[in-house]
Amino acid sequence: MDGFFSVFDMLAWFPENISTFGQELDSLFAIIYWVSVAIFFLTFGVLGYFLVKYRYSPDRRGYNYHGNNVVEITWTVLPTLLFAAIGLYSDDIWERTKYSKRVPTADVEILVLGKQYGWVFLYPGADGAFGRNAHNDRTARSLMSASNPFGRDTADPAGFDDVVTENQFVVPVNANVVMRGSSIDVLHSFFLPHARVKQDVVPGTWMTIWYNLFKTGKYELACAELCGGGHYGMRAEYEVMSRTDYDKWLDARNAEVKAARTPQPAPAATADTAAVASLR
Ligand SMILES: [Cu+2]
Repeated sequence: MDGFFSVFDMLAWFPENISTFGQELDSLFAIIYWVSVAIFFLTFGVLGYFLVKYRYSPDRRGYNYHGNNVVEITWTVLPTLLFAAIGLYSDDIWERTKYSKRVPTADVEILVLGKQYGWVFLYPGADGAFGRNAHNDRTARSLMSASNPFGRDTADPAGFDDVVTENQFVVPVNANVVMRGSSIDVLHSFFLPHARVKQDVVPGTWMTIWYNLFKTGKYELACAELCGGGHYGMRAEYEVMSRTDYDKWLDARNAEVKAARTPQPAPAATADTAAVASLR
């Protein structure tokens, strides 16, 4: 945007959009932004005009004023119409991005938890299914702790291969990613600026978050809720990968989980014990 208004065009400060619904949200944001700019100048223009017009003059006397129905009806009806129009206009995009019944079929499902101060993620392992945890079984909430934030039931074989990552996550490109988010302490807000995703996560309940990203690369994850002294540290990076790279990444995590569960073989004889044995 050129000319006079370019000074006010803070919309250019947005990070690049990588989400399928980002363009629509940006347009909605732009409409609300320019309406606000117009109302700002209108209001302060009128204020400035009256300040000058009715400035002190020794010849003028003040008078009492007891309301004006025309003015009061106008300033009630106009904002009502404006907000109703914005509400109707934005209803569809709001439903598609936020209503749980409009969430598309998940290509990838991930759990996310905010905590003071960081993010933890849970992926279903190689079997594609989560084991019993605090999301799919309310009774497993009692298992939630600092060392087991998702309340995973370690006795459930379906969960043996589930993958936990901390302060990093990976999603495939061009896929419907459905996340269920919660918190283990206070309110946090799961914010992916490039994906145009921002959702509060609330202790004791699970919020559905979904998006579909069309560009690979590394992007920023942040907490957008002032959640305590270490809030600034809840910043991390996530990566959008091709499906092949994503599968490779998940296979590698699965291998790590499997290796950690496999009992370690007894340590092999060292040179010293071998030497002692040879003396016998
Ligand atoms: Cu936070």
